[in-house]
Amino acid sequence: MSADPVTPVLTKRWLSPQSWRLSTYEKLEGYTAFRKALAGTPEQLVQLVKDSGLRGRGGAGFPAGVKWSFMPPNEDKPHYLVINADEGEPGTCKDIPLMMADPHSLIEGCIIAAYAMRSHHCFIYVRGEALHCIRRLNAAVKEAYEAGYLGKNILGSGFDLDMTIHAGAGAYICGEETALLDSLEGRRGQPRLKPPFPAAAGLYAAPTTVNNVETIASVPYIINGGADWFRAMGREKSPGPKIFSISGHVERPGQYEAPLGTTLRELLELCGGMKDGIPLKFWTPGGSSTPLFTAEHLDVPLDFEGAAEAGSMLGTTAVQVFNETVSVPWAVMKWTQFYEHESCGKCTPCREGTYWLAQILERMVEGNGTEEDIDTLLDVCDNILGRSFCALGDGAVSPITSGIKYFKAEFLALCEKNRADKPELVGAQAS
Ligand code: L3W
Ligand code: SF4
Repeated sequence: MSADPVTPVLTKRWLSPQSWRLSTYEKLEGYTAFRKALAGTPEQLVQLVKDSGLRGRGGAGFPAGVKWSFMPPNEDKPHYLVINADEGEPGTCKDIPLMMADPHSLIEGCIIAAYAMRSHHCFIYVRGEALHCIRRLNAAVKEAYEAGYLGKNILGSGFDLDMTIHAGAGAYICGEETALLDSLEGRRGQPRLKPPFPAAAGLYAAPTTVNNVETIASVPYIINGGADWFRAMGREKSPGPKIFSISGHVERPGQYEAPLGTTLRELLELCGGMKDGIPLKFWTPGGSSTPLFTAEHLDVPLDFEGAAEAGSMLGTTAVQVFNETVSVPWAVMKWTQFYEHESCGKCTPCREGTYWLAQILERMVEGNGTEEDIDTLLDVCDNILGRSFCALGDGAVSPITSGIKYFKAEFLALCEKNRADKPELVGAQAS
């Protein structure tokens, strides 16, 4: 790690009084970056973001500048910038706090990104349940229009940008970028076949870039600080600061900003350690769609490469921490019930598979499972992984396969108990 674990960049205004107001934002260096950005060319901005190494903060880590460069240089059709603010991954709580505490950093990032991609309309698609956040964003957008930062001929630059806040309707799948676009168009949100990627045919079949809130909110700092400053934080292939949302059995759950590559051991120091000193049993590095880690993984650098090399994914850096009192099969069942409920039903492996996985796990946890059920679970997972239409299917199997990998004895113990208590069940389930 090349920087101190605490680097308030994205969160530096969060504790200021009325941090969400335009006046506060302006007092604390706000709306300085976009003036510089608008004085340059779109190509220069795309190159700067490429040079910074900024990677998508929504889960996949795709290089932001590269994604921007996919937008066509001509303007035969309107170009759209869409912000994915449909934060729904279990355990993830960073985008909504960011928009609540510092909405203008997102709006300023949107102005810069839209200018870089020759877009004149930006949509922020917000999770429908977050009504408080939608209200706050609408108030901030109004302030920005009144100050001349949005609308026609922004500060005399000749650049026009309109911004629309759009409320989702509570479907997890609408966090998948193409389902989000369907939903924004007024249809039922279901993933589209890719390619074409949104840059070729996105919203209303026009060139579109979909970026996560935290990705775009990072952009003004890159403009002001420069690519080298940004790269000095984090790791070579995963530079920059990141907001980790830490929940579960820790003394002080919440959002903690630290450079990419920070370990759970270091994050635990920041959040006061394990609650009541009860030891760590398992945790997710980036939400429930990322394979579980255990106490053996305390020193894994939490960046895109580090998490992957250790057998998981960085995901949304939603660190959910569980102590020794929690049953792994129970936790895995709860996550699986979530995926079963949220499966959009478009493809068979996920629609049917998540249903069967939930059924099997429920009967195991209720005390009616058999050892064969563990093999059946793994077999169903094998038929979902890589065979589903979108990432939800792959994510749904992550807690199950990793849970069995590290805690098989716990699943077996449940079944062995059943074998002793209810011998008649064993034959019935196996047949
Ligand atoms: C043009 C190409 N564009 C890729 C673009 C693509 C997208 C981005 C990443 O999944 C992960 C998933 C969840 N030409 C391109 C291209 N792109 N190749 O790059 O694409 P991809 O397919 O790698 O990932 P994804 O479909 O965006 C996201 C994981 O995040 N996750 C879930 C998070 C949930 C939320 C939420 O609740 N809002 O963020 C958590 O781990 O499993 O692996 O823009 O178009 N050749
Ligand atoms: Fe829908 Fe699941 Fe298939 Fe994704 S994997 S398209 S959520 S059914």
